[in-house]
Amino acid sequence: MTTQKTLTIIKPDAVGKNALGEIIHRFELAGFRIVAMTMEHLTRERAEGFYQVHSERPFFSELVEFMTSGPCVPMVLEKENAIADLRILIGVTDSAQAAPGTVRQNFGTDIQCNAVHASDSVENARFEVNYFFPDIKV
Ligand code: FUP
Repeated sequence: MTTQKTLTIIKPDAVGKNALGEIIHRFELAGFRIVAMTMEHLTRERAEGFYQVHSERPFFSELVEFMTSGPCVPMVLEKENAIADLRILIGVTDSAQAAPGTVRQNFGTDIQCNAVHASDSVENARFEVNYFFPDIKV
């Protein structure tokens, strides 16, 4: 297996619940190394740009509204098989459906307020890491 980098965002709901440290600890316990991290209160333009792939979806404006509702914490995580392993650790998109013990089940509420984002492919990880950390090579 090869070492991969992936992009995660600890979303405004989780930051607002004071769960930032606990979620970062989960990542570290699962063997992810933190390569980069920042805190940013996204503007509408920044949130729209990140989620441009969803721009035609009916939930897009609500998603942008949520992602701009408070500060979030984008991070680059690295380990072997990081992209797939992080998706397993966080659980499915809808927090209400996520498996027990996953980050989304423990810290999110529903399909919108789901605590964290994680890249879902090598191609998207490249775009997403570059979106927040242009100096980091994926
Ligand atoms: P995921 O890859 O699990 O983050 O999920 P998607 O790429 O399908 O969706 C991106 C984000 O859009 C989700 F994190 C939450 C939001 N979303 C909604 O708000 N409503 C929906 O019906 C689907 C997704």
